Amino acid sequence: MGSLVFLLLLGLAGWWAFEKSRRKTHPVPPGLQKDIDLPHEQEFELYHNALSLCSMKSRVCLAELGIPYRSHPIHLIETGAYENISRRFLAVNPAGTVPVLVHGGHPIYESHEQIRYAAQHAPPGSRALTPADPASKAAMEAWIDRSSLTQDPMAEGEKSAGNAVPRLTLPLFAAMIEEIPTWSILEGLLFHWDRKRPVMFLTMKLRGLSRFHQTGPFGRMLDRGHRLMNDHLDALEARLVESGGPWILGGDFSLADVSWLVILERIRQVDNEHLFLGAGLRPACTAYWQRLQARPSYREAILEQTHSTIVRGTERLRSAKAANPVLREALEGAAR
Ligand SMILES: N[C@@H](CCC(=O)N[C@@H](CS)C(=O)NCC(=O)O)C(=O)O
Repeated sequence: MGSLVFLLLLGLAGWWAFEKSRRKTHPVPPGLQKDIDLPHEQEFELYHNALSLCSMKSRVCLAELGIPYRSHPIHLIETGAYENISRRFLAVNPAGTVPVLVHGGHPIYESHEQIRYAAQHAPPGSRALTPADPASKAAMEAWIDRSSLTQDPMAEGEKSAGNAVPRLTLPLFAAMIEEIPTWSILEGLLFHWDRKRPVMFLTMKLRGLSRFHQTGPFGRMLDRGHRLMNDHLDALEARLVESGGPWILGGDFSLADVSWLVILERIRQVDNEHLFLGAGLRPACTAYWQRLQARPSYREAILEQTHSTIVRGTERLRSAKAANPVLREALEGAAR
């Protein structure tokens, strides 16, 4: 009996080591990879996830430019499974992250590179999302950077609002993960390159939405996310007043607005709009957010491409806070 168990364990360890070697990830260079050829059916194809901030940004950009594309939705654990570390997806992006834009079979890595690339390669007649004059272009680049999610968001929160987003999203993650089976998260423990992520989701799953913030660093991370976002939105408010609106550069809608649309959308998804906007708070940002939501690209790339797990997660988060004022204070206190 003992030797049978030993053989079984040996077999499992062998399978794990073999499978792990086939799912090795490594960093990829940003931008167009001309030397990689991927199977494709359409000129543009996009591998993306409904919740991912960077995926939303690339989708909004393609919608604004009117670029048709073949859509490849890829699950991250929060929407259902670790599809981003499947062998099939790692062949598309060995870094295991979404989004990936593919043009003529060549991948473009990093969402801020994807939107710049798409703006340069849009069909004739598309809206110009990049200004011609160098000063406006430099301002646009600075505002794209100030919204981007960088490689190390936890260490670079002051740098950009995108880096504050993972902290801000913690309560939504906790709400969404309630729907995801534990065995799906275990796949991440076995194969994800960053074990901290599946450990975080497993902890949230075990503690539940009402108690996750009392565990380890989660409460502090969330508070810091709120403080960082307050600072970034104050800067956006000042910029919109300075530019005179309606957009970040003034009269012309640009890639900077594409990049900030998704930050404001994440604030909505995590039920934080009332903390940062409205009721006299940041009037320029509030009006800007209303204008962004009125754009067809918002409906097409965000609302019509959402995932039911996100919608239910936001709803669950809202009702949990409404039913429990102590939880509301714990999840929102630092933002006030
Ligand atoms: N800087 C990259 C960030 C890409 C990234 O980190 N994507 C996240 C989703 S927003 C991801 O795929 N994470 C994989 C995971 O959570 O397992 C970009 O802008 O494209």
